[in-house]
Amino acid sequence: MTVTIVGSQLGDEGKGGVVDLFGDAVDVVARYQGGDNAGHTVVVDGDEYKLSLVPSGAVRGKTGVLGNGCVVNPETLFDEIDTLRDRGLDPDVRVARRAHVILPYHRVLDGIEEEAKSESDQEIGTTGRGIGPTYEDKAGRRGVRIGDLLDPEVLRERLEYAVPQKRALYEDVYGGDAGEAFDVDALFEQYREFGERIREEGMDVNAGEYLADRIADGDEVMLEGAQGTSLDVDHGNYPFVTSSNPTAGYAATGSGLGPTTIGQGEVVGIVKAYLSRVGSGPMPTELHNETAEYIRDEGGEYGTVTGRPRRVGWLDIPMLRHATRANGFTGIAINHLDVLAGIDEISVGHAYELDGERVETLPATTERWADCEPVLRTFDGWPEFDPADVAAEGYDALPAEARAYVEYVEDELGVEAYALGVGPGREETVVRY
Ligand code: 2SA
Ligand code: MG
Repeated sequence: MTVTIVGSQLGDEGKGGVVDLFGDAVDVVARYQGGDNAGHTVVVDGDEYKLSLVPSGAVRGKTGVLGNGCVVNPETLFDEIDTLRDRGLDPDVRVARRAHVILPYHRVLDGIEEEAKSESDQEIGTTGRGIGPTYEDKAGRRGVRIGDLLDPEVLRERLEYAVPQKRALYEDVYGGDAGEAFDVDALFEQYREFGERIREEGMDVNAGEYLADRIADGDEVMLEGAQGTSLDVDHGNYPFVTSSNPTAGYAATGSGLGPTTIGQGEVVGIVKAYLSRVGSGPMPTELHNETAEYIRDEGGEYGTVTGRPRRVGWLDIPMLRHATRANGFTGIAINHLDVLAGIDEISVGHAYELDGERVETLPATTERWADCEPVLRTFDGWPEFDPADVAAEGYDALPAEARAYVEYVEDELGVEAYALGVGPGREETVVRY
């Protein structure tokens, strides 16, 4: 069986903690999209692990798989594995031969595109990891895949086709020498070595086949989405999105398991009790006051990958209705309820007003979404509580005001909250079902 974990908002909903908690019951944790733009923080016995590529389950002795839908920067991959080894862990990480490789020029091109867009204030605020340019090359059929790193002849052929185009682009923008990031020979040597290490460590797999075999052997597989539904290139607020599909449908495409297999399991939407956003784009419930400062500080709302302060706002229910439908959530987890504790009155964007009409879900274009005024609903705030006590005693130990908030969200979305995050540690979770 599988369980799929998907961000229901704009990323950073605390997926890592949920994956870590429910990951105990599984044998394999696989990612199906994105690359080293996915910051997850895992806390184990007070030790904090910050990862941006390796699936968080690898911290707990599970097999971590990077599926064919991922884009893989081998440098990050080995840095993270080596760091975990230095800290005494022995991570078992597999990578799909069909996954695409992020090359140094993709990162440079990410910067060039952002710079060009910023001249007309249209920059996305990417993580600068080369994610977009790598997916572009995948769709453009000029990408380099993990499997190519294992075959020097193919690797050279691919680089000889792709690199001169990129180099010309660079020189067109900046003039001068594009350097090693655009040099076929230098790239060939470096990436062939990465390929050798992947082979030596036995990391490369045919992901779909590998996962299906593990399931046939009775193992449980968790599919871990990165980013969130409103950052999905199809279902998010285009163009302020990432270049992949975090939504649950892609858990099939990006892992090589069929949708019927995924559909037999749970699809759990991760909801943060408020909203945060680390890049550009509209955010109808955004706050610009002391409450925002308070939430940012209490919630440590700074990007895991880039350290950027995150924008903060009230929970956006139309966004969650959209996510519930697009992903077919079978349940949700609501995180960071502790962060809102101590605020007198808590609001949520219950619906929008758009051209004098009431709207319950997200308009399909970002420009229309930016025109939406939130219709707020207010809730009594709840007092500070001890996360360890609440987690130990269960749901009823949560302040009544917080329970009312949780039940409102459940009612609006028509799904149960399986788990509630009441503190940063994985033990600080109320598990209900
Ligand atoms: P990209 O780099 O091409 O994927 O950026 C495109 C948009 O997607 C957003 N994005 C993210 N938003 C939230 N969290 C993400 N991961 C890191 C984290 C971010 C960080 O977990 O904190 O450390 O800054 C993530 N990855 C991509 C990005 O902000 C752009 O809006
Ligand atoms: Mg994150």
